[in-house]
Amino acid sequence: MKFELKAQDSQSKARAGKITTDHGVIETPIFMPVGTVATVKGVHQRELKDDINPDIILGNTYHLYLRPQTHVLEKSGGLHKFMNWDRNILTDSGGYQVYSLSANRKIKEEGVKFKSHIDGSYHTFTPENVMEIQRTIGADIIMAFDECTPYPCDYNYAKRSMHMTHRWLDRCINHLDKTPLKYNYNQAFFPIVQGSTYKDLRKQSAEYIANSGAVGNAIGGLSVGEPAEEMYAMTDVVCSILPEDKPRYLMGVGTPINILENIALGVDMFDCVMPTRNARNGMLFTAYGTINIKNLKWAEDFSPIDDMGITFVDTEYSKAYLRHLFTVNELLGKQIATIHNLGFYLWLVREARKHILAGDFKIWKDKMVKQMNNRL
Ligand code: PRF
Repeated sequence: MKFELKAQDSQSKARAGKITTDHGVIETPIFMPVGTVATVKGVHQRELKDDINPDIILGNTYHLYLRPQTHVLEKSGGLHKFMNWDRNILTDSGGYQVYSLSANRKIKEEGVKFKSHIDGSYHTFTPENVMEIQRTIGADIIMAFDECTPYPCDYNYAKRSMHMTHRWLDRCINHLDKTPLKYNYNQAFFPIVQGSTYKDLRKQSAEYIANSGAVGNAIGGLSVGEPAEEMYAMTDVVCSILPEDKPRYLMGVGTPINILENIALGVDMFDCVMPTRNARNGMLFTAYGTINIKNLKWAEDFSPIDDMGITFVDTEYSKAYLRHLFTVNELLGKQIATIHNLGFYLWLVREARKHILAGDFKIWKDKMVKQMNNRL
């Protein structure tokens, strides 16, 4: 994997860059649509490619390991072939889902024993087997196995957990070195900074992660319920320590406003279920604020969903029609809303990139943050 910095904003810490992998180029800042179980929910791969057009999507080790299971992915020739997606994929390690989804889990130095949320069966994730599973899934970027601490988190717990995440990182790196690639393309490995909402821990973790010499670095443990200002303070500390010449990925973030504010602090990559999950609940993101399309006020509004027309659905369908689809609980409503939201998120990061390159990112960002705060 190669990362080139193309521009740095003079009024903020925003950067524009270019990542190159064996599956192509990723222009940063980037938002990665979440495709948890080998599908970006509700969107055909053709629509994803032609209409939303992201350079990279995300998959989840935890989910893919449980279903369809790694032997199926291996037999199909890896996740790209299985799901018919020939662009980049990043897999998260399960270091988050194991905590948020599994019914029971026991965290020990060796790893995490958990109960499947599907059938109640017991499994264990260790730094070693998670590296092997990610080799078999075959994403272009794979993540370290970490513990994502909850919020709020007691200082001593956060400190002990961070040190364990660091020891797990060493085990990930050792094991990955011994685990051959399964397919004919490379995989980049990203370690993850933890440390909850404590500046001294974040600093210590960022230093440890920076020293591991990885080709890219991630920030975990944020957007877990803390106030946005605390998240920004942590991102700021961490970005001031992580190497400038490597991409920085803020995991699981966030709202359009969170994304712009974190770009301004030096983050290059994002993922979040928000545009897809909220779409399925009738919430639309636009440049002028959010819309609850289920609201009665749209019942006879025959204007386009979004007259900016970023994706075809925005101008081909009216708000009244989309509201109707939600009212009668039709699948198409969820599909239209998902295409709209993902189109908007991708537009937002592309626009951010344009403004970083043009040198007026900060002014544009401040204007957008104000506008997007509205409820329409
Ligand atoms: N760790 C991992 N994945 C994640 C997170 C984390 O801390 C988060 C936190 N927002 C989202 N996804 N491995």
